[in-house]
Amino acid sequence: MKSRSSWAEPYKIKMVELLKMTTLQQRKKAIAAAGYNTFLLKSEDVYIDLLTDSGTSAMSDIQWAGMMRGDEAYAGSRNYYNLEKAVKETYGYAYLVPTHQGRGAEHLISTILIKKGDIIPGNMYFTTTRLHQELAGGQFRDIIIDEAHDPASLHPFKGNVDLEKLEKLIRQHGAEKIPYVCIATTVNMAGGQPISIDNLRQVRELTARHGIRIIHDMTRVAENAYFIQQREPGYKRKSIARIVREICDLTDGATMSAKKDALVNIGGFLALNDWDVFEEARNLVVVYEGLHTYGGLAGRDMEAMAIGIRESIDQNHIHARVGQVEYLGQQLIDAGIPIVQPIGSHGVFLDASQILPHIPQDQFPAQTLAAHLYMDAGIRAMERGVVSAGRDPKTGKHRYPKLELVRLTIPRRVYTQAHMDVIAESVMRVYNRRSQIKGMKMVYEPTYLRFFQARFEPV
Ligand code: PM9
Repeated sequence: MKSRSSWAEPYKIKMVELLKMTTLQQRKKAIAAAGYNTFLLKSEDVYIDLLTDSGTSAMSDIQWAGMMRGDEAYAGSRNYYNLEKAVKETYGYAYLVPTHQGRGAEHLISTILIKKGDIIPGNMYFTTTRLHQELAGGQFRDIIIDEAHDPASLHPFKGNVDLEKLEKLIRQHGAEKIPYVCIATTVNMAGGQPISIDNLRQVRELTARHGIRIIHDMTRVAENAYFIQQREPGYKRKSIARIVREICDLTDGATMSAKKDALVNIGGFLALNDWDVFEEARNLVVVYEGLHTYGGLAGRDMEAMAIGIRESIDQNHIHARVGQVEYLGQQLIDAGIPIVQPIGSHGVFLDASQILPHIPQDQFPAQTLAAHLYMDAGIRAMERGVVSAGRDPKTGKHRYPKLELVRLTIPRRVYTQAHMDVIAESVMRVYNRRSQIKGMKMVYEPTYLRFFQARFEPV
């Protein structure tokens, strides 16, 4: 295990948010009232909130100071120009369209580039990304390497694209049916797994030959860059900033949920190199988000984002961020608990199908495990399995993903090492009584992104 000093936090705590401690009785009542869906719990009833790393990070004093410099003009806010500069200098993309969060950018790019019947290959699906592709008339195709679907595979770059899968799709459908390839850095649904520069370069060469764009889901690009620095030959001495830039330079545009890497509570953007696509996005953003110089955000939000982008590529920050996740993951590995390996960048993913093998997938093992984790110690996790995968729009049947996972997502700069210890202890307790845990049935299912609002009952 890595020694504590190797990832100690490069900050100190100036303000704290007090948490409510609950009893087992209270938690049982709360999770039943929430339909056994951790998304429906009241945050007040949660002790350690590992639902997501999205918008849950602690901003720095410099970001908070930036909030006070918000220019709340309707048009042409100075914070927009600061953000544009930060995006250009850090990521290299030429044109910026701010959006309220990542899915706002996904909506714009899907509407602009996808025609009915198009195919969008990607290195594993993401829930909102795929839904926007489908709503625009396209179909997602998974081109990630097979190892990504195997929680036990120790492949260092499980976010890599299987180039043969991509070539086959191009042969089958023709390049004109593929408006872009969607490349995520790091791959959320695979367990926070990175793509290598070498693989991305090969994807670039192949797509360039066929005139196909690469749209980069850069939500966690700095975390991906950290893994490249640690694992890819030739990158040890390169800075995170340089690797991030190298990744972005291999792509044509990007959607960003700034609520993750960029350390803000709200915000996102679409970034593009192609003037024509930018022109359309700038036209469309005013319909759905707001004027092109604020895209649904306050000036202060854009300022915090501009500062957060620069903080996100700091070596000490990223080392501590990923180091904390690895610290938790290693404790669970040492206790013999099946998790996705290698440990990902933004969370530890419990392998619910291994932990609860007696619960069939249509009784939602990951959803069940997340509910039991909450009951044990007030730790809120997120299901990333059959519920998140949703239904096939053609057949209406559940999609059964190979990965049936519970994500313990670590917010940035929020929890301490002692919290990580409490989480590990709770997971171990639940694991030790796993044979007594029974599955669930879904009693309410919303049409879109059902994992957010579905309700369950124990069988
Ligand atoms: N990710 C997460 O918890 C937020 C809610 S779950 C739908 O992991 C990627 C890779 C994401 C992501 C959100 C989005 C959408 C796009 N790509 O939530 O709309 O992880 O800002 O971003 C969540 P927004």
